[in-house]
Amino acid sequence: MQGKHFLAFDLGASSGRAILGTLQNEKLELTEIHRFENQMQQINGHFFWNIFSLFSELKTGLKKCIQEHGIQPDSIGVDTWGVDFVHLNREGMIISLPFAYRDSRTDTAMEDLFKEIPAEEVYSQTGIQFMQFNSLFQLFSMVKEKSSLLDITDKVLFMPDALNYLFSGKAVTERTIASTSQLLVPGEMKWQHPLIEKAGIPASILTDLVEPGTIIGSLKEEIGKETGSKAVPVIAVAGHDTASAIASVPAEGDDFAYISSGTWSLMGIESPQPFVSAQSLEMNYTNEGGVEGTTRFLKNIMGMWLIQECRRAWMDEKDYSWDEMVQLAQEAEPFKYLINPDDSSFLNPGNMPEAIKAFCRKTGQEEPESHAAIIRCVYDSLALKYRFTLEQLRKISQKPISCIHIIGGGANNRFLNQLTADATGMKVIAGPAEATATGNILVQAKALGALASLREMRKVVRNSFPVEEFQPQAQLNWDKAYRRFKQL
Ligand code: LFR
Repeated sequence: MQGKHFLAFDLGASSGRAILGTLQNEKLELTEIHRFENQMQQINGHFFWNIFSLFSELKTGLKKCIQEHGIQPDSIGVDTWGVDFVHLNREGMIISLPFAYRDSRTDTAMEDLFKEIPAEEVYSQTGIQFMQFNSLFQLFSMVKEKSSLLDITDKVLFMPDALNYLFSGKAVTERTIASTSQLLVPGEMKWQHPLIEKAGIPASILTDLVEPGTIIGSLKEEIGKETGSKAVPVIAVAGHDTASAIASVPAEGDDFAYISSGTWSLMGIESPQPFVSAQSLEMNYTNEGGVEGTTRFLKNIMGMWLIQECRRAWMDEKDYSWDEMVQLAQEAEPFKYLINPDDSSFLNPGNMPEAIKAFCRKTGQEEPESHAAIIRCVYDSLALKYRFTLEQLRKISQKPISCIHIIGGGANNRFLNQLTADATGMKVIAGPAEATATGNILVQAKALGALASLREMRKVVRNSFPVEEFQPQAQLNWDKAYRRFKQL
């Protein structure tokens, strides 16, 4: 049988890729066609994404697939990070660069909104973890400042929806990416209208919701001419990168927790229904939408961002590879310094090593001086945060959890995988590293009828990619470190 070809565009906060997936005999093969950098652009004191250059890179990816690899994909699909959106005017033109979620415009938006709508009410209506950058707060900050941009906005589209729109001309909102906005009814494909109205956000700027796996249109003729592609289906995959990643957890049953490990670590469980309670509010957990109507009950943990930003800060002094950074951590003394990775001072501090030192000072610790000590502090603290999160997940969900699947680029970090197993006392199963692109591709395959269900998608993942297991080892005193961690 001739394989089917699906082209995934997978955009992250630091890079984007076009990945070709070839599905044949229940096995998937991936080929990286194109890779490019992505970075927030600081302009006039604000941070933005350059959607136009990103779109141009995606077209380059499609062109290369056809012209250099000689493969016409059967469909295309886009996934990106969550919450950010573009503005369209009445003529359907993109009228501003989209703000990046780490921009400071929402620094006080949560307190401001809670003065008008109590936090409990917002949570019970959305079931989403409070983070100042959620689309709800981004839009509310524009309402508050009487933004003229909002005045001339006819529609907003989240990043993957906006790119789908540029490819196909169809403006719709895919459910998983919409769920990151904090504007949906938990567990349902429905905008939370009472909240939207109360926050003063014009409901008319929101477009119709579609399920992941919907064929929303076909590639525009002009893009066909530019790239040499046929008018293939443009598929709304699970547009939220984390939802795509979780769709490719290589599990057979459902008694697992996952950590989707990249710029963020998204740690949680998959559930048939949302958990929205006083307890989940207190612990600040999210209920985002997954593939096939599942709920991704999870916690955003600051993740590799801490490491990426240290690397960037040290760049002039030394251009470390990721492996070199792990090496340094391995040689450093364990548990000497601990941080809470999710402290708000780490969201976008400009100079991450300085922010880490300041946190240590503030919490009565000495300052980590060497690069090695700082990196070790981040890894130890992440592993301890995973333990803490696992305990909370168990408490809220009452669900049996027998292992932790680590997926995404961070699954290649064998050192952190082992620390995670040690800190949590659980078996860790690492891989696939290309989880996001894989989930994107498999949802396309399902949309075109090549696969029947999420279960089948996961079987393909198991057939296609090796995983590595890490068993907990009790060499260090994690309990003692954990007690200190919880005091922070
Ligand atoms: C990961 C991610 C997270 C989301 C964060 C911001 O890439 O999509 O799931 O909370 O980025 O959008």
